[in-house]
Amino acid sequence: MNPWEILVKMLKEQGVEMVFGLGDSYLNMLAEEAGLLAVNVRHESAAPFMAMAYSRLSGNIGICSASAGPGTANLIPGVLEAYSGCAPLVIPCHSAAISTSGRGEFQECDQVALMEPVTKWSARIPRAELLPWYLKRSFTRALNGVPGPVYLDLPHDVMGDGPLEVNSAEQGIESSSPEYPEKFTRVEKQRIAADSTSVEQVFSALSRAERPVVVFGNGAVLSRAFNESRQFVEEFELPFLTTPGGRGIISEDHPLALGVSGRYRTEPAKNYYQSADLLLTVGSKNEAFQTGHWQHFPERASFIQLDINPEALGRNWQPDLALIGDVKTVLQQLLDQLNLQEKSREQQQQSEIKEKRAGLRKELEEQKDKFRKKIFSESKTSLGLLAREIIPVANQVFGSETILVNENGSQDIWSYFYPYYQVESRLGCLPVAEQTCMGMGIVGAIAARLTCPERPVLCIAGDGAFQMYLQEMATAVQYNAGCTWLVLNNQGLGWIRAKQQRAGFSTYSTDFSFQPDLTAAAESFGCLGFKVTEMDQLRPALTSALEANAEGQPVLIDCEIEYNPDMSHLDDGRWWEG
Ligand SMILES: Cc1ncc(C[n+]2csc(CCOP(=O)(O)OP(=O)(O)O)c2C)c(N)n1
Ligand SMILES: [Mg+2]
Repeated sequence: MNPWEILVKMLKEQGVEMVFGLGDSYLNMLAEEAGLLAVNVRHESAAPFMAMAYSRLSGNIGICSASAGPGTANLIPGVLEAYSGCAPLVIPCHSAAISTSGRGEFQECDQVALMEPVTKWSARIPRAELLPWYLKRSFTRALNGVPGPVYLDLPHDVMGDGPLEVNSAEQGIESSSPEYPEKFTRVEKQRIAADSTSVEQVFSALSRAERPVVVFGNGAVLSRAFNESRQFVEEFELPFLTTPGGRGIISEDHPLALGVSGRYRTEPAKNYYQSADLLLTVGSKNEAFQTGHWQHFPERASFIQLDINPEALGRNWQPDLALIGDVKTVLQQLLDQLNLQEKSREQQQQSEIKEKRAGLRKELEEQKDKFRKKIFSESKTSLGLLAREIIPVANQVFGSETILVNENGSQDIWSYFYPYYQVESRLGCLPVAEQTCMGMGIVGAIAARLTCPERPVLCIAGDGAFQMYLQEMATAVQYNAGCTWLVLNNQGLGWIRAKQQRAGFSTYSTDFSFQPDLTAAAESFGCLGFKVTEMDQLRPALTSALEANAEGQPVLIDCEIEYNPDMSHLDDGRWWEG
């Protein structure tokens, strides 16, 4: 085997099913030969976003790659997003030869340095025989602790010039070596348990609380703690919110669900959360948007933080108690504690907890019902199509199995708000991370559909984000990725326009005074395109989109919404600082 073949073999052994990139290396070609799906994107910057989407939905490591120099540089925004979102990616990229380094080699660039600030580990493979070690190390580091992206630099004179010209003996890769890929076994994520004293303390704090609230973050999803999270809230009777990254951990139609936290919370969540006497955050970095710039701490609550990383403790709010460990494992420890208690109290059940919080479900139900009635009975305005009216219809037509793919803009974030959009299924949301890089959703939707071909995929996006990545419609068509982009078109960069309006300017630098015909563009790329200018065109367009998606055809729905961004959902946050 030559180094490229070793690379592909080890990816396969690791359980990777697809790779994303645009490369002049042999990775894509050999990956395809080895039975992996090699997705060739039209612009490299799409590849890490797609790898992120694949990794979140599959639980595997996401792989993306690019060619040397500018190709690798084009990966940076997505790798930044992956770093921010703790996505376990491995990014092997071709680079200029070591032997001629510094002499003006073609596309020479310090790619390791370029990647350093946006990865967990950025390293160059210095000799071919070390490739298996570096790769295994990358898998281990990407998956363990706080997961994240790892960059691997593959110099031209280490990797060789293709399958025909190099063999392992020449490269010094001896099959007797313990690192030889034939002996490689898949790297598994190690699950760390919390210490038992902390578990007991937290258990007793949870049992004593009268109005506890839990916020599930991305870490809960990364840990695949779906069953444990649901059992945990049910057994302990815990009302809960999620961050955008935690969405899809438990259905939002659960009686104890209150929607999304921080800037995205709506009235029922706010009312309950602010009155809580105990706040537990589970696998969340408690970042600005998720905490209302840290202003949303409930006044009389004690704080418990559960995180895989001890260094994350007290980064924003100082915890009264802490649990360090993997979410799935630690929640199971708390559930086990409950079982122990039950037995020692002779099957007294967890009746004390249930009794103490007997009224909570009813209280939440009343609040949610009231709010739901209020927002959905609001009479239609004369302003035309409104994001907050479009999104519930899309939610309804696409149905509960859908993967909602988020974008970043002023209007698509109506989809973050419960119950304008209600995420009901496991992994029913593909969020952007805290960098909120425009375009991530547009291309993430393609990878989402490739990863979960049986599920409807709906990306709700602005016209600005869509135009940043519209070339990838071709990728979607090429790979039969039947996803739908629902574009809320306000003729420009609405979020920025709203900020400029708020600052009192009368002309804005954010308008698209020329706008392409997006549906015509979609058609020319081989997608189906619908233009929606009135509400009654929406439902038929969405229904047709679902049908076309089922046949593998991607669809664009261009909704002409009002020019002035409606930011009323963010009124209690400092959105203009975002
Ligand atoms: C790559 C990138 N560039 C810039 C921004 C800053 N930004 C946030 S929202 C926004 C405007 C988005 O416009 P559009 O997609 O049309 O959505 P709208 O706000 O109009 O609803 C911009 C420029 C960003 N988040 N990501
Ligand atoms: Mg816009």
